[in-house]
Amino acid sequence: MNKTTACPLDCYDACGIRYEEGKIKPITEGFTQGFLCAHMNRFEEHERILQPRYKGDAIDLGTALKKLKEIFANTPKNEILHYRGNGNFALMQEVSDHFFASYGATLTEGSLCDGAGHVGILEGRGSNRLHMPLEEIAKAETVVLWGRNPHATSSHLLPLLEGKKLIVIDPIKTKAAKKADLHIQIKPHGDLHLAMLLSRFLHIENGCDTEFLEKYAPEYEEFYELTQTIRIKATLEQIDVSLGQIGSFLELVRSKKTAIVCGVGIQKYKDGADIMRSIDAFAAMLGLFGKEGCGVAYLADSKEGILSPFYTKSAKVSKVNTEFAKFKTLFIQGANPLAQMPDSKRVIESMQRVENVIYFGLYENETSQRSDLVIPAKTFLAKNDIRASYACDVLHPMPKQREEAEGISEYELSAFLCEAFGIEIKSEAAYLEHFKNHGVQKLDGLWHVEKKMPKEFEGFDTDDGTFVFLDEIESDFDMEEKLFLLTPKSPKSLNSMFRREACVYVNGKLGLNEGEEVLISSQSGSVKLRVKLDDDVREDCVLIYSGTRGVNYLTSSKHAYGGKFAIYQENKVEVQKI
Ligand SMILES: Nc1nc2c(c(=O)[nH]1)N[C@H]1C(S)=C(S)[C@@H](COP(=O)(O)OP(=O)(O)OC[C@H]3O[C@@H](n4cnc5c(=O)[nH]c(N)nc54)[C@H](O)[C@@H]3O)O[C@H]1N2
Ligand SMILES: Nc1nc2c(c(=O)[nH]1)N[C@H]1C(S)=C(S)[C@@H](COP(=O)(O)OP(=O)(O)OC[C@H]3O[C@@H](n4cnc5c(=O)[nH]c(N)nc54)[C@H](O)[C@@H]3O)O[C@H]1N2
Ligand code: SF4
Ligand SMILES: [Mo]
Repeated sequence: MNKTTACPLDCYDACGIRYEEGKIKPITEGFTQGFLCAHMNRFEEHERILQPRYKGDAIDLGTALKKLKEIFANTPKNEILHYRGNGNFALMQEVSDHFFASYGATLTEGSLCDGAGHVGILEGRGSNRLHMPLEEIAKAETVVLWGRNPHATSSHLLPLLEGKKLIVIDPIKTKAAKKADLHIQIKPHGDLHLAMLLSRFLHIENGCDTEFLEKYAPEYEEFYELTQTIRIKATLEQIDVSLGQIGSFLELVRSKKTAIVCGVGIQKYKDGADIMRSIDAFAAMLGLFGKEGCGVAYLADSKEGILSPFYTKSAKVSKVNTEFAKFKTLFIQGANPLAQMPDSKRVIESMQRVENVIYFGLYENETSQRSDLVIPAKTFLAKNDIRASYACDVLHPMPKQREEAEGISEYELSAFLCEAFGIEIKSEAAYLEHFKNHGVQKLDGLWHVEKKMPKEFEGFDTDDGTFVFLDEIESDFDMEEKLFLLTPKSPKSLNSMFRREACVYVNGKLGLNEGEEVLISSQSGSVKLRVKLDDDVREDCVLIYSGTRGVNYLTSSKHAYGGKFAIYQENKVEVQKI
């Protein structure tokens, strides 16, 4: 048996794993660098769902599958919704889409995750192919962590930062911020203006890469004019940045190989796409595209260059504001929408009106507790799969490492349903082969997706090959009233999996007491949580990590401009003592 597999979790790092003597261990090759994070080191400690159940009664797997077939047979096809989340990021998880789409059910579209920022990249560059991979970040002299928190979410980036100049732009004094040469503890949502001002001052100081701009971004003078419409003093005050910080920033990046490493933190707002695009524009002004050790990293499309072998043409509804009540049967796979979708009050009310809720997952959570039929999945160790990464072009085959008596794999379940309803499905081996054929084995022994990263920079993927700058700035976001909600990822949990946080973190100057229960409210709803004092959080913010029970009562289910993308930090909040 091939002992090498990969971590299936939705994480930048896509670590390679050896499974030896019943233990999960890191590979030393590639960016795994011989270590895994706490999620994988403790993976086996987390209690899984082992027994299927229907309306609270334990049943065996055979009975659960029969029940599943019966429910589908008794639901009009267009009243079945397949809602698939990111619990397991590997490619074979999508095989269930093949059944549901072929059957005539509805699937979801849009994103709870990186969608707004992704669109910003597409609007400026035409595609996300120029994503800066880890091997290029390793060659940079200066790294800017812009709304990314690697100590929690991408720990394999940390060794690459050693010996480099580091700039952190984050409203929280993160671990990285404490070590940085420059930390701009910006007001949330201030990034678009900061990026525009950086571009403006770079131009004033003649620091732009005009040779690059003339060729690949010729509209840069118009963009500079747009940056001149910003009132400098008032804007700096509003975003809580000083002129000195702008100067230090430019000093650290001028004539340096610079990697701007963005995270989803910058784009959880209605205008998230514009924010990402303004950062890209600053990178263009510096001429960072197509040069060694330079560029912008975000969550590149991990499936770039990989064709899906599955049939997925179907009606689709938004993942952000799904109207569950419109469906009679809901099949939830690898997700916990009752906790992780925005606007929990709306989600709960809508899901309450669904006749059959089916949960197919590994762990108990809000959604499994609400479900009528619960079917346990197998862990990644007990099924065949393959995964891509959004941080680099590695393609990890994930062959089965062990048998598990409980649960069923996504392929097995989909094959059962296809057979039950007369739908064609290929063998598991054929799909795996299809994916593997997108990769080539290189000298490091790992498989890489060949066409993912262009070898030579030959311009952007826009119609005429040039960068498309923002041509107006529009925002009605209120920067002054109430408190900002920050809801980033916790080092302890992976969204709602593993050890979930249970507190609200606030600065001591807010006048609250450690351990007291407070009511936090927004225009969408409210939640009670205990206070933890943390002076690393700005005084005008409250920090509630993703995965904290109840956090999404506070968030809005409105879409970002430009697509069906969640905006978890759009609502401002108030805190009341109880
Ligand atoms: N431990 C752990 N790792 C994870 C996950 C997890 O839940 N736990 N989840 C995985 C998933 S699904 C994803 S999408 C990735 C995301 O991982 P990251 O891209 O790192 O995203 P976040 O943790 O949401 O936010 C990153 C930083 O942005 C900052 N931030 C918030 N608002 C703003 C703002 O307005 N401006 C600026 N400049 N910064 C801001 C936050 O304070 C935070 O430090 O992580 C993955 N890895
Ligand atoms: N407030 C707030 N909310 C957020 C975010 C935020 O930053 N703040 N982040 C958003 C982001 S970026 C994301 S990606 C989403 C994530 O939200 P979800 O996609 O709902 O992810 P998880 O909460 O990790 O839940 C995943 C579930 O998948 C199941 N699972 C794990 N492995 C497998 C498997 O192999 N097979 C099957 N069938 N099931 C499996 C587990 O039972 C687990 O409970 O949350 C979003 N919600
Ligand atoms: S760092 Fe990410 S990919 Fe690596 S083991 Fe942890 S969760 Fe998995
Ligand atoms: Mo995500």
